[in-house]
Amino acid sequence: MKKIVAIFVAGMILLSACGGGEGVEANEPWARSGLKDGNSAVYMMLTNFTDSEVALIGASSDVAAAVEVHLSSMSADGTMQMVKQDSVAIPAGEELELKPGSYHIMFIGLTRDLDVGDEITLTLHFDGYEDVTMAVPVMDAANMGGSGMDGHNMP
Ligand SMILES: [Cu+2]
Repeated sequence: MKKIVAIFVAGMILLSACGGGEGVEANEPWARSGLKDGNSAVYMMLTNFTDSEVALIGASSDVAAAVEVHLSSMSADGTMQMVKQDSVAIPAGEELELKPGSYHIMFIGLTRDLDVGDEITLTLHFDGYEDVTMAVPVMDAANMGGSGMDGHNMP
């Protein structure tokens, strides 16, 4: 499995070397549906096609009072916890996967309902690269393999 992933990444880098794809790409973003005043999260695959390290240092959106970069992990007593990340480095040519149970963009205090089928705007802030703004579709987490421990309240 590891080998297949490595080949895929190498292929992507080759493509970018042939023109286009330079920069930092965000692929397949999706936001967890949620209710006003609640919390939600955004997931995606980030790929750093530049030839230097880029660090994700924050995000912003008008759909939440606060937007933070979080890392979920299992604590020693078996409960999931989330820790705010001030900076997540993406080495040159590598990927960072934001997914349930791992790194995610956290929406704290939604200013509106996020209904399945909605599209929201999210801007990522990087150290070493310009902002990346994208449209993010709202999905039902149960259909994205994202239910369970991440839950609606504590993504
Ligand atoms: Cu979180």
